[in-house]
Amino acid sequence: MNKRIEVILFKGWAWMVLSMLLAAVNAHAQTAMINAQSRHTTSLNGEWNVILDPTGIGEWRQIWQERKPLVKTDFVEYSFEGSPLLKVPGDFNSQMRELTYFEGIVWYKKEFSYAAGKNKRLFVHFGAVNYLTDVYLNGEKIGSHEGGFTPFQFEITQKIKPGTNSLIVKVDNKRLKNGLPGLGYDWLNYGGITRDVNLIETGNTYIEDYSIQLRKGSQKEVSGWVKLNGADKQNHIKIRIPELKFERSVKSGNNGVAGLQFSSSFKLWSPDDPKLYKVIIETETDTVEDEIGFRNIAVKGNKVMLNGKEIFLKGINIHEENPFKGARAFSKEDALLLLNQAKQLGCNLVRLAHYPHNENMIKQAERMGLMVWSELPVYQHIEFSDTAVLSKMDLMLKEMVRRDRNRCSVVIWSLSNETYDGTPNRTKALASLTQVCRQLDSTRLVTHVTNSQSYNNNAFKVWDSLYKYTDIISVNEYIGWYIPWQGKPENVTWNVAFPGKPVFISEFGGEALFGNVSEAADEAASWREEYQQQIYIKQLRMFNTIPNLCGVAPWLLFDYRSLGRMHPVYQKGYNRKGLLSEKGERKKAWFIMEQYYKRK
Ligand code: GCB
Repeated sequence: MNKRIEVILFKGWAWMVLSMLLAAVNAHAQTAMINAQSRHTTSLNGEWNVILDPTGIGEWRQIWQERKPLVKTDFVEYSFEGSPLLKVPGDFNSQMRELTYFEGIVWYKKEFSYAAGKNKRLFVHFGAVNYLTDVYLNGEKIGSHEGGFTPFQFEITQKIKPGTNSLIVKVDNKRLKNGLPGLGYDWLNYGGITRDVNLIETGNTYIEDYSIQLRKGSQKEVSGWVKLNGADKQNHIKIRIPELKFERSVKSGNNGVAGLQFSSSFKLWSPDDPKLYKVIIETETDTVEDEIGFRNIAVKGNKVMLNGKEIFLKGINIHEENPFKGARAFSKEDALLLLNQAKQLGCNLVRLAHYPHNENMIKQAERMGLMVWSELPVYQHIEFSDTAVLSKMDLMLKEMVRRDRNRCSVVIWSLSNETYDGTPNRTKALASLTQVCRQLDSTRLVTHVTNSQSYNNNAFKVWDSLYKYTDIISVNEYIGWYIPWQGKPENVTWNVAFPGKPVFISEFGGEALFGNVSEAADEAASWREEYQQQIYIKQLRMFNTIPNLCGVAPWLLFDYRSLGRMHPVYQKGYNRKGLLSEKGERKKAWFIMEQYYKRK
């Protein structure tokens, strides 16, 4: 080998090892303060310069140093100056043709200047970045984050300088065997800085987190707390709900936490009346405002109860994609586009699959009276025997629950989807995750979506060792699509290996290309609307045979992009199980489902 190349390779290798070691001791991001939108923010959204790094060599070149040629004979083989621009928030795949199918590294850069007030603290807050993130400020690494769908922050009070500051973010969305999700998934997992980036200025001691929700089992009593962060932990905190003429002062202890118990005659939040109250939390140095609803969700025997009354969950599955743009959804407009369709279908619940969606989605759903099912990206083939995976699950759970703890629309935490009963350490890991979830939040229902099943002689059997840990038994079944019918749908016998709990059909359906219609409806491979419609007609007949059925959710609202869906005529990179095409056209099955929800 040529000597020069050898030296370059050695240097590259040595640098990789060194940077891996450095990464190991690098700070992890802080779990973000909640309710970022109501803070004193300065947006860093907009156009960011980017360097595409498909081979990963940017690490070796130390892009964050932003080196410039020093002498006439010098040169540097990268530069943000003159580089392409990408919009933040937004995925990178949909913004540049050459990134359409890209799974790898993109370096982002934004310059800003900021004069922080006296006795103030400054944070850089990311709504979400998919998937691995390293953040550098003025050439210094300030930390990393793993996970594509939850917020995180870094404190930069001591790190910003007068004048121009340079923020560089390395984003890597390569699939990882021990990532969440792992190597395989059925959606386009858009990479990039997909949600808002803000500078947040707070007082020296600020309101980091709070929980203001009804106590489990109660329709009147709030059992909550407020948590401060900063030097002045023992402090007076005032909580006000003007509409109820409620005002209470509490004092935090030396851990910064103050308990909060009170009761009131709330008008309860429900899909028919999504009542929200303005809640103001104040200390001497900080104020946060929120819109909070009060409701009670519970399982009683084999029924799901909202505010003490049985409710049938009329659900729909939704991916976080703006179908018209073929891009990751993030804005209020995106949320309205998706949720308006769910409302028109007659839903009262949206299953936001298969990862925590952006806050606009949750807040908009809450205003529109849609209950939310929020899910972790613990999807299918997960390496449960890898201890790193277990800590990632734990952290993502904590970040998900913390962000949405005060959103009354969120009624279900779903901790996994279609993981396999026989996978080493799977049930133990998920059982313990369930326990942690209940410790973090005792008020909501917890489920795992399962698909351990058999179908013989029209007898459908489902089982899973996770059933005993969940409040609801959630079953994905694709009879009529992946599994052919074996008799009359109304004669299917259902055997649920753990009787007595509510059963929710979390996915069912089949594919059809909008506009591909004809009388014949008996060939799956025709991708005809009538075939999909037949699946729905039969599924609805079968639903009557399911013991303790508490709700259903078709898979899914819109056709969506998925790289594994390769049929050149009918799919073209789209999973076609939508009730709506990616252009919003209603397929025949839509009307079957709409009628069913009207009757329910
Ligand atoms: C499933 C998965 C969902 C898939 C769907 C399908 O069971 O949970 O993510 O996309 O099936 O279309 O096959």
